[in-house]
Amino acid sequence: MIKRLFLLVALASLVLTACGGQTSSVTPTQRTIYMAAVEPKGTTAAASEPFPGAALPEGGGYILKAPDKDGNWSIETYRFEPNQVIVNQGDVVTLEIVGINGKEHPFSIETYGSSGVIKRGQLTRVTFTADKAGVFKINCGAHLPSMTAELIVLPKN
Ligand SMILES: [Cu+2]
Repeated sequence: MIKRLFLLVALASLVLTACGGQTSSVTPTQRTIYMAAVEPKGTTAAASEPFPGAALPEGGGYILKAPDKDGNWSIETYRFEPNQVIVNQGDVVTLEIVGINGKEHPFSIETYGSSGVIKRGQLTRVTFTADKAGVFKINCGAHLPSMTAELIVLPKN
């Protein structure tokens, strides 16, 4: 009888372990993510690197400038840095975004509805509770498609 009970407990323990019986709940916390609106830029001389003729996607996110009077051409793009924000469901999240390049960036967070305008030299903060799990776009309306970040909310269970 005792031997049979021991086997049953051992079997139950094995099944729980195999099925991931431990719960992986993470305590929701308050988090601040520090971001920046930036504009990497590259310039070169057409004499050493021919100007690329192919057009880039429209939307303001890419700016390809033809050679100037000195024969220099440039390419630039607007970005969120970082462009992926990973939080746990239930976290109270503050995005604190500094404007480095570009006069302003009107942005919104898909599904969450939070929005704001990032201005050069200023901090813009949006705070929300990450109550919906999934992947959500953070878009700048002035610089698509490149100025897009992802809010990744990991599910509670
Ligand atoms: Cu922008």
